Amino acid sequence: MNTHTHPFVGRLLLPGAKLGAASVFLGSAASAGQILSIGDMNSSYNRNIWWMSIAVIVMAIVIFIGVSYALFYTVNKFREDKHTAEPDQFHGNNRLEQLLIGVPVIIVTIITILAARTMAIVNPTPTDALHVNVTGAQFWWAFEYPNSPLQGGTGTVLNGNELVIPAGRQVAVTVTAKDVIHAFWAPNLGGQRDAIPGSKKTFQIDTDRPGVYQGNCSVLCGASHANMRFKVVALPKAQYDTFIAAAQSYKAPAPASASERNGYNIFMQGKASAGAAPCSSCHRVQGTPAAGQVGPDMSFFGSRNTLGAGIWEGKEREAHIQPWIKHCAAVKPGCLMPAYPNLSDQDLGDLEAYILSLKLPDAAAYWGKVPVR
Ligand code: HEC
Ligand SMILES: [Cu+2]
Repeated sequence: MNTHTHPFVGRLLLPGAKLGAASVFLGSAASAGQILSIGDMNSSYNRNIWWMSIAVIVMAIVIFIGVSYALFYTVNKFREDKHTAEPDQFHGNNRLEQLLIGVPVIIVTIITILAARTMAIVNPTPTDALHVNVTGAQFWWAFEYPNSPLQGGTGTVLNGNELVIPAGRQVAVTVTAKDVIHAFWAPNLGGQRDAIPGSKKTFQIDTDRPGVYQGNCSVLCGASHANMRFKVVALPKAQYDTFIAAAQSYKAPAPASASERNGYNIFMQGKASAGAAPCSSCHRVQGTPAAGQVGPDMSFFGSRNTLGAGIWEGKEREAHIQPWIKHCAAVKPGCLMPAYPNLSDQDLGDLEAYILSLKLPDAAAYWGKVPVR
């Protein structure tokens, strides 16, 4: 596995999630400091763009030197000189004009050819690419693996807000949106595509280097646009194969305690006495009756590391699960999940216990196995 460093200037430090006055304590997202870089040379897309940029930059430098030289040369050569007669006066110079038209045409043609060539390299989908359908929605991401059907059931592998891919293989992402226009962008892995309702666009991302990469929605899409993030977890091939096989045969573990059982019941049936609609009408959990797809898939929520489309990670995440269920929009502006103000602390705790129990087998879990880049 070859690893390249970042030679490029196009780096941005990802700030911790910061919102305006509308929100409060989101400042300390664990992703603070993760580097977004379009100069990550581990992606073949970025490499192709980089080499094209080098060619264009070299041409620009040559042009700059040529033009500067011509400027100083003429200023010097034709400057006023008291000792000589007035220089010849003339206007119109066909040869010069032809050059001034011809040379830029040649330069622009070369740049066009380079750009077309690069597009022809990066755009076609390789036959052995992994296909993933990406759907943007206010304010989260659905990732679907259309060629990984569930074992003995209907549907395919889904995940919310965390995209797991194999390193060293092209991934063809087909991007669309549910509601408004979003844009899918994981800079370290390749280019950016608008996610437009009713339209499907396929392009490639890839990386040679296993790791956890940051992605963002990059078109203003509403109040929590800045909180519409995602993670791409690039695993070594063997680990990816383990993950996807386990995801295909996954059945959510049955509730293992009284607390998880109460959580399960509220998740599946709601709680009429608290005016709580069932979570299952919007969230799918593989191997249970929960089949909703209005919100992120929850099948192995316990194996994920983020909450709220990448706002909180790790410990921060766990601290926010109950506030989230109780009143989502209070912790994530514009959040479209209904509030559950009348659930007791006990019920919230039980729901948390249940959804955290939804885990892949350890061998197939993908967090903590590759470094955060
Ligand atoms: C009407 C549909 C709907 C119902 C009912 C619903 N949710 Fe949600 N849920 C959503 C949507 C939409 C999101 C994504 C919101 C966002 O990130 O902006 C979401 C997100 C979540 C998340 C965060 C997932 C992640 O990975 O970031 C959790 C956890 C969650 N819901 C739990 C629950 C629980 C527990 C219940 C039942 C008490 C429930 N939801 C009921 C629609 C719903
Ligand atoms: Cu968006």
